[in-house]
Amino acid sequence: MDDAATRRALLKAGLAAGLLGLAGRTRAGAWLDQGFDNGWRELAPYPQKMPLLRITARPVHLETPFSQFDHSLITPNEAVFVRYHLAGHPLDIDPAAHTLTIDGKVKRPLTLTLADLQKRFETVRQTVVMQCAGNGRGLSQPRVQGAQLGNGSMACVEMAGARLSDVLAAAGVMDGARQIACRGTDQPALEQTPPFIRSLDLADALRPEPMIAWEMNGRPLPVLNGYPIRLVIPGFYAAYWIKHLSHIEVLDHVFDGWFASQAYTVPDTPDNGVPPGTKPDKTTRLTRMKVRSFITNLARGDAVPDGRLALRGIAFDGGSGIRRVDVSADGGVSWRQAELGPDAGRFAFRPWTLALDGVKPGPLTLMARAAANDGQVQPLAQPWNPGGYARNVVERLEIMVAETKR
Ligand SMILES: Nc1nc2c(c(=O)[nH]1)N[C@H]1C(S)=C(S)[C@@H](COP(=O)(O)O)O[C@H]1N2
Ligand SMILES: [Mo]
Repeated sequence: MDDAATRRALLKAGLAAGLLGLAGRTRAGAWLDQGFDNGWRELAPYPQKMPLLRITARPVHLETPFSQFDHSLITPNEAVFVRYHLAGHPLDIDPAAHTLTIDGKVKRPLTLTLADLQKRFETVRQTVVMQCAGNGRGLSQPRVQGAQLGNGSMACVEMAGARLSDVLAAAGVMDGARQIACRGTDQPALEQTPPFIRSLDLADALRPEPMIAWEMNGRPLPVLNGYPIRLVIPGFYAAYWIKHLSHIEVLDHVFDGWFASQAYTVPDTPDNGVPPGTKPDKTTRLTRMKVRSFITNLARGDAVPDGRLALRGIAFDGGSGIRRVDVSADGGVSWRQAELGPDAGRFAFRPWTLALDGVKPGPLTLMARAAANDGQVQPLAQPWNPGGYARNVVERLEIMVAETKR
């Protein structure tokens, strides 16, 4: 992007934030603490975004300030996090010129524009959680390498688009096909960097929920979130949700490119953990998200009055849906069941509330623990893995209860 275009884009971002009244909540230039050592990050302005926590500048990785998850169940487009692996990502995209090619082991290779997708296939809508597998990595103990993320690399959005299975059916997948390999138009800045190609088993691609989306929360995808089209694999970590989707190759073998076989893998052990500091003998690819929950209306170090303490939060999993959430205010000794709020679907954030009474002055540790319909429960200790992936431990939120004179 040239300077004038950059200025225009920044101006647009500023306007969008102002119009939405978001500017007062997060100010560009302010700093926020992610909750670990060296975890202070600046709120930076980017096109079509409210000021977000800048984790890395190149490739760009922006996180949502955690308080956003308390403002609304649906994360507004301006607030949705941004993650790229390659520095050469597009900023100026002509939707009429962008095409998606489906080839490989298909009977009828296709090249489709956004307009073709919209015209030829039924439009479906789903409310889905999009979460980076590295969400919360910065909280790993001992620390691990990689982008130091707090828990703001997640969002709950309504996506609209075509079913991936419908598009694959139009291309006519041949017998013996095993996987699809998908990529977007972003490019490595260095020749040695492998392209960001991610593969998916055909059986997962042909499920009814994966989609090729062009709309997020009723508007075109923001450029940084994959404009004009992206893959959406509900329930799976967002590493599969290819942005600026341009090529789907149907394969009769298992793809082994670097970003498919090396990145986003975890130890192939029952809890995907290994003793801290060690390397696993065997790894497995992450697919479905593990169950998680968060308290959203309080932040670490907050001071609250004694007496009644109302808690609000969210929970989600990889698509079985949330069965229950329990809360402890005594470091995990006793638990009380929270009340689940409206259900926006098994792939969405599930809100919950709980009021604690008789809360006494002094330090207080709050914990929320979710159980999913498939039987998964959040662990009380985080199994360690070298990539810091798939964190889903019961988080501990330390606050201070102050005595209030009545
Ligand atoms: N083209 C492309 N798509 C991509 C990536 C990428 O680097 N390039 N990163 C993936 C990862 S790891 C994540 S977490 C999500 C982030 O989506 P977002 O930037 O819209 O938040 O995009 C996925 N899709
Ligand atoms: Mo990611």
